[in-house]
Amino acid sequence: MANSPHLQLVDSTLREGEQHPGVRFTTMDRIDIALALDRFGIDIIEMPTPVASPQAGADIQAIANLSLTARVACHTRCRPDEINQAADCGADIVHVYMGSSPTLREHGHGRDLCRILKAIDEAAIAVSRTKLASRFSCEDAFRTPIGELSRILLHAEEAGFQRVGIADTVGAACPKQVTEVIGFVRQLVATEIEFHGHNDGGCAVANAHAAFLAGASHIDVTALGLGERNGITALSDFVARLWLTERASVARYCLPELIGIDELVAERALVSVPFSACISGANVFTHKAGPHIKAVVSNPETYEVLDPAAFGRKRSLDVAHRLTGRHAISFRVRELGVQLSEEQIKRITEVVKLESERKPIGLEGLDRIIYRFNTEKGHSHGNTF
Ligand code: HCA
Ligand code: CU
Repeated sequence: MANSPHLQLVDSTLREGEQHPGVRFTTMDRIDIALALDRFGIDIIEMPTPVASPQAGADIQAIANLSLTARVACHTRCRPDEINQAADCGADIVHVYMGSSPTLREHGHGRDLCRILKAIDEAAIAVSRTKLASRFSCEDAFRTPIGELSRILLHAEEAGFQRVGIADTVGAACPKQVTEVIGFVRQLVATEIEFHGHNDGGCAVANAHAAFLAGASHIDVTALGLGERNGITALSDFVARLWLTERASVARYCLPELIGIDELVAERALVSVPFSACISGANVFTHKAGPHIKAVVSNPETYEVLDPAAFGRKRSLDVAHRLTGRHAISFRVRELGVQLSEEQIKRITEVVKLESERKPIGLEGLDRIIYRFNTEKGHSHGNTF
């Protein structure tokens, strides 16, 4: 943390997020999502290029007119005409990008290194004629030889871009590689550094974390990790990661807003919140196995590293199933305000395990069993099951 920069979260739900198949945000969706992100305290909201579709320009203007605390960026190709349109839409920042890897040079935009540098010069001149703040990012940076990547990024800095971006477009990088590349670029340029990481190899959050620790101040995220293919670094997962080890970097954000953002985006994108989402997953603060419940009831820190209260969530215990234990049952008995002996609780546990071996009994089923034992309490031989 000592060497980590001041974190700036760049949310690209409205740009990268809509690149996820099946996602199409209406103007109202875009506004609602931007407002929710702003309540959280996001630093930059990234919008698509104004030429993405006929509605894009008007929607960028609509977001810019909301006068949010967050700054509004437009993602554009490395072309003066798109940069000018971004300025006309009222964006604060332009996020210019261009493929740098040999494969994208050959099969993507088709320009060699010299022409990439020329395009950067032309884009920088266009930016300088506007009031836009600017960033230049190398698409597919991690499959670009480091010498060529350095040359392009240095050139972008010298041309006047205020921030340089390094994108793991295909999600192939690992944290070690990210640490090395970002660390190298950190020594090379004086500008701020941004990292954008896809999740194809399952490392999007770990890579974003490594990038931050290695000196990238700006980290790209989307709600739920929505994006091309299986997406990029998920906002709430990344915040959970930082809360664990670099808590000061996320202290200024309104963390309880994260669940609302994830639920809103899931609803509008017609997807569900993944069960594995660190903060918003349905069961992330629910404990189930008997030994876990026993320990959590005694001290939640035994099996919880994230404090549910910090994110506006509540802990819950799943007690009515065949993996349950005496402590879990006795917890439920106390919750119901029922007085039973140790022996009765032991027997209830056996009954619950047996019955739920056949079929799920649910909390109602468990409560019925507990009440049955409770009513037989007065009887001399209360073991008539
Ligand atoms: C894409 C572009 C991008 C851009 C990232 C950036 C990527 O391929 O759709 O602007 O830094 O992943 O390279 O999302
Ligand atoms: Cu991307």
